[in-house]
Amino acid sequence: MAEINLYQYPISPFTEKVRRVLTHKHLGWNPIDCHYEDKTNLLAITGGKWTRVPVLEWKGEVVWNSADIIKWLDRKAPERRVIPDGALGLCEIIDNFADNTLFAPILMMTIPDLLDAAGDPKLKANREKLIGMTTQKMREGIPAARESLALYAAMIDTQLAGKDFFLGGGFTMADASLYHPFFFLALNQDNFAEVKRFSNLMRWYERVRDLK
Ligand SMILES: N[C@@H](CCC(=O)N[C@@H](CS)C(=O)NCC(=O)O)C(=O)O
Repeated sequence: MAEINLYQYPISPFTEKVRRVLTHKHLGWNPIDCHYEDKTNLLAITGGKWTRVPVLEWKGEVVWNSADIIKWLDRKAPERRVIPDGALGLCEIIDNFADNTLFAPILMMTIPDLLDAAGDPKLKANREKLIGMTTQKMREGIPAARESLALYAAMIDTQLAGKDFFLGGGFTMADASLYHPFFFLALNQDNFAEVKRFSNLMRWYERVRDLK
């Protein structure tokens, strides 16, 4: 059994950011699936301080918030580092862009179909409250979301030309951060088809997805 406990949802993009880093570092983990409404285990492990996933527990220490987990892991397990010397600020800026700017249109495009397919009215009401928007309103925002996604995907594709990974060397936190929204987008293959024309992005997506 691995020593690391990772509180998660299997489809959580923010958890996927951390899972990519754990995979790169060859660190195994025990996935602990959480409930969207019952936060008892998250509150217990974080001393009442946090109700979101991911939360990571290792050797008696508990860390949450995906970017903070990755920075902590890079100190705790420095082999196969993901934050190159002198690039912490850059990684943090890219992470912020990925979580707040790139992820926003992908959330709009993905959530309505996902919730409708789940067919669980309680889950739907819970997620609409969390996001602060009805699925109907989200659907209205999809044309604009598609345009934003195309713009961001083109920027990322440009930067990836001739490179295996975003910062030009090996896999870094920047790749984990930028990958997680595309992981979520890929839950719906019709939506994912919208970025297939970006060939550098596609090659990079598969490289990060298939990390060993
Ligand atoms: N800034 C946090 C965001 C984490 C987050 O929002 N996680 C989502 C799931 S992907 C969540 O737990 N939302 C609250 C909920 O599901 O009740 C991070 O990077 O870890």
